[in-house]
Amino acid sequence: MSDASTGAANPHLAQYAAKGLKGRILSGVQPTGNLHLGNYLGAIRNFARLQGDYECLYCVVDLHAITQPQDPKQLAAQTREIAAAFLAAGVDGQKQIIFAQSTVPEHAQLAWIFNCVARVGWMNRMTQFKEKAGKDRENASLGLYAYPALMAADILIYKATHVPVGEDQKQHLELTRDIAIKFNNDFAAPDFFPVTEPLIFGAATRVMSLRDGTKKMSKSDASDYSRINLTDDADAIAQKIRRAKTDPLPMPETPDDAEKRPDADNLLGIYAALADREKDDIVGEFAGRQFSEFKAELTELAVAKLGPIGAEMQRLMKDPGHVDAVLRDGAQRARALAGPILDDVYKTVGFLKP
Ligand code: AQP
Repeated sequence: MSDASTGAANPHLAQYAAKGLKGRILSGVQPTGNLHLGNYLGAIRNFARLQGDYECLYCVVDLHAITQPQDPKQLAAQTREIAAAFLAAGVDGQKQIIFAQSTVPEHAQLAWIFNCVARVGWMNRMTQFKEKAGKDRENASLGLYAYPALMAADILIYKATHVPVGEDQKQHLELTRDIAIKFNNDFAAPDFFPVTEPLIFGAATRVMSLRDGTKKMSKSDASDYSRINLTDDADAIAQKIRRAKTDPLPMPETPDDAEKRPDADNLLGIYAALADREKDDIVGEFAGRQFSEFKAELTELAVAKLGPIGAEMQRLMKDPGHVDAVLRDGAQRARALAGPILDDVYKTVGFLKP
């Protein structure tokens, strides 16, 4: 998908603009620690870029986080850290809505209804569950299995029209669309829920591990050298890029050559995304040069782009009162949107008014 933040001519908004509506965005990030460059380039940076065109709700998805064990003492700090990252990346907490998922109970209420709409067969196809549950499937939490139904509720409780995410969430977004369509059909309520569109764009929709270019960069990787954390300082960024895995050849000569070399391809994609340029251009610029020269330039670029965000996150994390106030205000505004939609859902399903 090409760039989705192109102002009035935004093709993703044409059908809504024709009805006099503004598109509405919902997206979330789990407070599971080690927020990294993949989360930033795949999602959070786009959150800020989309706020001119859409009404945006950005959510710290703490209910999703506890689908795997979390230390209760750290969860609150990690929740504030994600909110700080949204703000540091440029999301306007007054114009847009930033909140913690658990503080808007309508998400969980709609999720139960979606548990009854979604089919077990659909859930069985979800690759994220298979990856996260691993071999010990019997021991995975029921919440991890039902995760995509809660994600559908996160989105549809606001009737969000668009969801900016990284490539890895595409399958869950497709499930959200299936749930919306099935609900609308089952309850003879055509168009009740919109069929939400994913917004997956930029040169790094799937950032890979710095230690293995075939594996996604991830918060839960045991090696801190596999990822650049948003709070890493310049020295840590430099060290991680210097140690990033490459192959013994010089830099790829062509985009086709790059594609066959996952470690090099990943670093080129990161460079392109940070520089806001096309990957093919970057391949051309560094073709045949030594990795050491490329890595030095990538370090300079990464420090210039990520340094100010990390510093602002650190500053905000020292001011939890401010972050909490943003989250509280966001939760109030989110509930004002979610409440009437949940009332309509309850009526549609046949629940009595309380
Ligand atoms: N490597 C990635 N490249 C691009 N986008 C990514 N995202 C995650 N990893 C990458 C996007 O970041 C957003 C928030 O992700 P999440 O917090 O919901 O968790 P996740 O997808 O499970 O991310 P992690 O960091 O990889 O955690 P673990 O280690 O738990 O699996 C989403 O939009 C996601 O697409």
